[in-house]
Amino acid sequence: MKDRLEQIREEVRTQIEAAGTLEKLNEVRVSALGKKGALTEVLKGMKNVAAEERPKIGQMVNETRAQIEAMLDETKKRMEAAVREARLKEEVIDVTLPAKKNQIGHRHPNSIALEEVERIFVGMGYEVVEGPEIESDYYNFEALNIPKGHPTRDEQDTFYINDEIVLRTQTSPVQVRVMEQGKLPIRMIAPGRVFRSDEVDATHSPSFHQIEGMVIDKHITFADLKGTLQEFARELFGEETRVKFRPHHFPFTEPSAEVDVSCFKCGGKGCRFCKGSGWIEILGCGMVHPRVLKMSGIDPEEYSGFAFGIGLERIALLKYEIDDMRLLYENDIRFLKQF
Ligand code: 2U9
Repeated sequence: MKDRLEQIREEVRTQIEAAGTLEKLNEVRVSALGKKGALTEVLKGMKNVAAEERPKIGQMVNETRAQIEAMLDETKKRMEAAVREARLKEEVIDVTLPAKKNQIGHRHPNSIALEEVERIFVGMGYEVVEGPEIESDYYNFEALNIPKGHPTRDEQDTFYINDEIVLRTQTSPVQVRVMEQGKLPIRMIAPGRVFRSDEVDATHSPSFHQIEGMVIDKHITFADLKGTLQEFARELFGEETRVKFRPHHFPFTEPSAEVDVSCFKCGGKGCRFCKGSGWIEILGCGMVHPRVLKMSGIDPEEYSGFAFGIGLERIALLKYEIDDMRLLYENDIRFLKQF
């Protein structure tokens, strides 16, 4: 029996030495120590051994088992160390290689245009104020001299939440809220998203952005409005830019005007960009209507002011020569990458 056990141990030793990989080594472990292994066979044969011999043989089997386990463990440790060593050699980090370039996003043309407009007005001492996108009928219409039944309500194709609540059609409610606070003078711009139930096409979208501005103080005149917007146009489109004020009508301003700038592509001679006219319309403006001042608690005898409204997308399309507004909303990375 002792010889048989020694023979088994030596056979396993040979198998261990021949096993080149951890997987093979595990196979050796199973065949030597497992249920169908050589040692188990020996234990099974114990029933033929005389009772008094059994403890001795049992002990010998256990010793052999322990020897085999020790050989297996030792070899396993050695193999694992070799594998780790090989991996470390392979995975050397070359610190002199150039670093991977970080993928960074691009600012949206709307954001670039907004920041530019904000920079210009903040430079003139204006405050940037935001307000809610869901508004009451009062702030969106009534307080702006657009009573129920006024034709402007139909023109603006309003999204109604219910009879009294709308998605704002302009950012003007923000100015109304600031006027109500009663802190004068006011010099502010109100940028933000507005909503009109328009069909989508190259120049329309049911949701777009405006930047409205307003100044209220003693002795503010139309000359202040003209000077301010002329300066704005020159900063945005270049020193050579000329501005033209055309009479217009808005319910919330009187008098009102639309403002054109000389075409920054052809300098006013007329080109494809300005459709041959030499002029490009960029905004609407006017002197705040005395009734609008009064409704928000400002005495029109003492104070006057001007206001203006700019379509942000229109500025972005013009400045970056984009010919379809829909491109601004698709967020195609190949498009956005260009700005
Ligand atoms: C108050 C008083 C007056 C804001 C103004 C415009 C003229 C204007 C358009 C520009 C392009 C809207 O996005 S657009 O279609 N806006 O022409 N907006 S004056 O006047 C105000 C606002 C608030 C209390």
